[in-house]
Amino acid sequence: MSRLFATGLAVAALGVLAPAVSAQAGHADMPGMAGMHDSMAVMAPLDIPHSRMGSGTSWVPDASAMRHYHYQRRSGNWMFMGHGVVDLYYDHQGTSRGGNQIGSTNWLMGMAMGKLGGGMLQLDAMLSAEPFSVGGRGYPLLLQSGESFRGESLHDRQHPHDLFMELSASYEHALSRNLAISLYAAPVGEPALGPVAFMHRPSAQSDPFASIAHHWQDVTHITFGVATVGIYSRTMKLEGSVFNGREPDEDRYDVDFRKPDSWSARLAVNPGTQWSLNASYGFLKSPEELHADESQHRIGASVMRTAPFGATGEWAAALVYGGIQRRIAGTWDKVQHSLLAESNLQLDGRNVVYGRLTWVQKDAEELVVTGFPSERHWGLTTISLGYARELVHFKQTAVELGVRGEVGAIPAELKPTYGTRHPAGLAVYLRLRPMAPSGTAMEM
Ligand SMILES: [Cu+2]
Repeated sequence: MSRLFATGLAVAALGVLAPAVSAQAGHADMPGMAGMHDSMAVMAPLDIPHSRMGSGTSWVPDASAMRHYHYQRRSGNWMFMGHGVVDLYYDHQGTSRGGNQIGSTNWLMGMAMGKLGGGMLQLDAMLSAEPFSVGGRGYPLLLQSGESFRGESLHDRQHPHDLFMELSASYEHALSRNLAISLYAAPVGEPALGPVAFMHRPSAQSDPFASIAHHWQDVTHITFGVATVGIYSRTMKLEGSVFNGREPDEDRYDVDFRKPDSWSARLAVNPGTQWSLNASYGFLKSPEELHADESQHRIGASVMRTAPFGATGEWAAALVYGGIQRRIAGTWDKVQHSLLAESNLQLDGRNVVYGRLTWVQKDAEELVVTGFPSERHWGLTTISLGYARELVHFKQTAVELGVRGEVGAIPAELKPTYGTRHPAGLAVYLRLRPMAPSGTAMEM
C-alpha cells in the first residue's frame, strides 16, 4: 500500500512540475524552441547544444531529442529545465528465482542554468521515490545482481535507486574560441567513468528496467562524493575524477560519504551531430561493503548514434562494453566482460519500439549459486524487447502504455538453479514522461 502511495506522490510531483514549467514556455511550438536555442547558445561555452548533456558530465549525440520541460525567465539569465519518468508496472519474472511485483520505477530531475563570470553555472538535483515505490529488495529481474538487502547480496532483483540520485554543481568556461574547461562537484553524482547512465541514454530511454550488465557498466552513476575536472573542444572532452568508490548501502535515504579514495579518466568524442563515443578507466577502492577488502579496475567504452527516423521519429542506438577486474586477497583476478547492444526506435510521436541484447560474465558468488567454487563464472545472455504507445497527453506530459519482455540464455550448469536454460520475464506498465519534441532531431 505504501508503495502505491509513494507512486502517487511521484506522479503528483511530475504533474506539478509539468504545468508549472510548460505554462511558461510552450515546448512544442517552434518560436519557443528557437528562442531557447538562441539564449542557450549564448550561455553554453563553444556553442555546444544542451541536447549533448548526458548523465553527470557525459556526452550523448547532439541529435538526441530532449524530453523535458523548460522554463526561461524573461531576463534570460537563468533557465530551468525538468526531466522525469514515472512508471507504474506489474512485473512477472518466471522460475523459482523470479517473482511478481506491482511498483514504480521513477526519477525526477530539476536543472538550473545561469550565466556567471563569463561562464555557465549549472545546478542539478535528481530524486527518486524508488526506495518507497520499489522497496529495499528491489524489483524482480532475472539474472540481475549487485548491491545488498538486509546484509545479503541481491540476485535476480534490481536494487532501488537512492532517494538522492544526484545533487551537483558544475561550472563551464571558455578558455579560447575552441577550448573550454569544466568543473563538477557533487555530494551525489557521477564520476567520469563508463557510458552515459541508462536513465539518460537515448537508446535506453523507453525501457523501465535496467540491463543485467548495469553493475559492469554504468552503476557508478550514484556516487557519494565526486569532483571532476574536464577540458574540451567542440568535438572532444578529456576528464578526470576523484571520488568515493563505495557503492550506495542499503539505507537508500541517506548520503554515504567517505574519503575520496578512487579515481577515473574518460575521453569522449562527438564527431558530427549524430555520434558520440567514449572510453574510460577507473580504479575503485573497496566498492562493495560485503567485500570491503577488494578493489577494482573498471574499463568501459561505448558508441552511440542518434538519427532522425521518418518525418517525426528518431532512432537511437548504442553499443556498450564494460569490464571489471577485482583484486581478491591481494591478487588481480581475471577480467569479467560485458557487452550490450541497445536500440530505441521512436516511430512517430506516439509509438516506440525498443530492445536490448546483453551478454555478461558473472560468477557463482555474484549470482548466489551454490555447489560451485565462488569464482566459477558463466556467460549470460538476455534479449529484451518492448513496445509502448502514447495513450493521451496533457500539458507536455505523455501517458504511455507499454509491455516489455526479456528472455535469457544460460549455460547448462545453471539449469538446476533456474529450472530452465531460458528464464523469462514480462512486465506491463503505464509511463508518464515529457512528450517527445517531435521534429527536434530534424531541426539539429
Ligand atoms: Cu543505477
